[in-house]
Amino acid sequence: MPIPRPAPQAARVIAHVDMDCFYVQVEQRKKPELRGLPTAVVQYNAWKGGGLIAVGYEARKFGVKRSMRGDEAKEVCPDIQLIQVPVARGKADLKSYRDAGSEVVSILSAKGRCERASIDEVYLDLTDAAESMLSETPPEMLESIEKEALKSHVLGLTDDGKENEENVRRWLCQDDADHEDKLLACGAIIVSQLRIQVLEETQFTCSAGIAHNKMLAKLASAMHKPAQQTVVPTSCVKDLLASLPVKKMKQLGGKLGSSLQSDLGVQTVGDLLQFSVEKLQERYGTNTGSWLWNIARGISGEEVESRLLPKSHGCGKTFPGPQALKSIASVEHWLNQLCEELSERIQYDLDQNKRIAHTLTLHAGAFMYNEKESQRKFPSKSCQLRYGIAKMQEDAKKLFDSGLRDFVCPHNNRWGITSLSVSASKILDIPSGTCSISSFFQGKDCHSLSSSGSIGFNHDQSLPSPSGNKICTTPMYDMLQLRPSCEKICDGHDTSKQNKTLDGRGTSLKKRKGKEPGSILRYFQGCDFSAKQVFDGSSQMNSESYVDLDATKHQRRHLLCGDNDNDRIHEEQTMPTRTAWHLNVEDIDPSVIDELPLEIQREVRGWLHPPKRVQAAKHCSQITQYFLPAKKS
Ligand code: DCP
Ligand code: CA
Ligand code: CA
Repeated sequence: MPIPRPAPQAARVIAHVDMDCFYVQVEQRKKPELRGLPTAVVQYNAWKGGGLIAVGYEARKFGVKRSMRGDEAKEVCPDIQLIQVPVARGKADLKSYRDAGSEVVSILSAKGRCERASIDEVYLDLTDAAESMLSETPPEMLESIEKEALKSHVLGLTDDGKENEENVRRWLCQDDADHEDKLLACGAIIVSQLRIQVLEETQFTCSAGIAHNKMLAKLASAMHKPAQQTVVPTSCVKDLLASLPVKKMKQLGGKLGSSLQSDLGVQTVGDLLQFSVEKLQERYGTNTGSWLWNIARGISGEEVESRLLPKSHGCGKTFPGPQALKSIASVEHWLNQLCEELSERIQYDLDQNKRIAHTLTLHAGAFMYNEKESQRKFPSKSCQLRYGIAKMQEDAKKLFDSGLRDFVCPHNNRWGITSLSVSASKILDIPSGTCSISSFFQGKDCHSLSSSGSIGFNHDQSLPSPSGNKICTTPMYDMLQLRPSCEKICDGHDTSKQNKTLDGRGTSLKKRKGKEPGSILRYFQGCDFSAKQVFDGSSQMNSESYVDLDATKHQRRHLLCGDNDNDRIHEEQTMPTRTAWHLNVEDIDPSVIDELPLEIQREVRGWLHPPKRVQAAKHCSQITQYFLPAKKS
């Protein structure tokens, strides 16, 4: 549910930066001979030439779209260069794209608070930088203003081509403007400098929106692409929203937007202005009603979070059409592959960033044979995450078994799996002030940690730290003030206590005081995740803000064919407790959604309803000409 937040007292300068055709640019940097050519990145899946996941702007001119298969793209653009996404473990390997995104983040984060919002986009709070610029060297005092800044699209200014740069210069430098507009002008100059720096250091172009809040900045960044920036002065917000279809607005892409259209007859965000806050609250509840009232006026107090790293990690694979998995063995095979990758990534995160993931979630897309239009979906399942490939694989299988138990019906247990994904969320920092992981672990129960500080997997090994000392474990959760240590989590006898430990919101922490702390390795390794402990989810989140995955709408594919004699569920599986499992939507990082299989992306996007592009790109700007020399004539 959207949460209304009051607008801040003082004006802020917020930028949203989104990379242009990101995966294509990454591939073009690897192979510069592709620059200037119509190019698209395709999933390695060879069915009808693979699915397009990123389309370069040259190819878009021919009508190539992301929804197409490679073969269709070739029909509309015979010269298109189709680049296969890198593959590892039989699935797409997005590491090079993630790393490229991190390069950009490290540049953008230098100027202000930076929130990595997806694999290729960030929000920046540039208020302080803009205020400093305004007080020290306001635009009218600058000797020259970057061409890139002059090429900004300032909403409300007539975009009359030839005169435009001069109009923008006047707007940026207007002495008699109000403080808010002056700050935006500084923001526009700062963002243009950052975009040039990104281009020079990474060879990537990006587009940006500059406004007084995140919502407007996000809308604006998509208005002029590629390699352009758009500024939203307050005076233009009303007109912008008056023509903005509700479905284009963040969080209105799904049911809420449909209800506004059908129940209130609202077509654009501006149409909401006619309703009082009481009326909106009466219809949609206090929070959503207030939020709607606010967004109709362009008000959003949502802060830019300081977060350079993703909130979660996810990896998945789809099995479309005849590739659907029909046996437990094939599911296990792919879960093993996915868990290997996920385990590698969370281990890397721990080594590099000193962050620990706490929740493992399994999603699957599934269908039942002989059930054409069933609305039933495979329930997503979560458990506490244990480090180590084998343990993660074991837990993922248990989660799958549990989901399958809920999914199949007694009279029909012939199923097919069309997508699988595993994700690690609730990733928390090891407390600051701990100079190294090894010192963090010092002095407690000794268990194995690698010298890099990573958590080892062999319970019997105690490896020396770089200093030669044995590295030890510590009551991580006590120190993190998160939850009681593992004795409670693992004992599995006292359900009420266990419920509290699984709450994940620290409600039962005080009860740990004075107790001998458990070791982190016992938490990660020693916990015996019996079916009950892993699957008894009765304690899990019960507040309104948690979404029941089981209840969310899901589109299932029914494209399967082939022999299904082996499609029997192993009856010897332990029957898990049938409780509803919940996952906090806030824990899902938009930055990993793009990495999930399309089916799952659709489902997750259904809850989050990210805004879509407001306006298609029209023309290139100076910054895109950067690569023209390499373009083939
Ligand atoms: N992506 C994906 N599957 C999707 C959507 C996106 O794999 N359904 C990947 C490929 C994109 C990258 O994420 O390159 C960023 O997605 P964007 O939606 O930002 O699209 P692009 O950056 O490709 O294009 P644009 O210039 O329109 O932002
Ligand atoms: Ca993008
Ligand atoms: Ca994006």
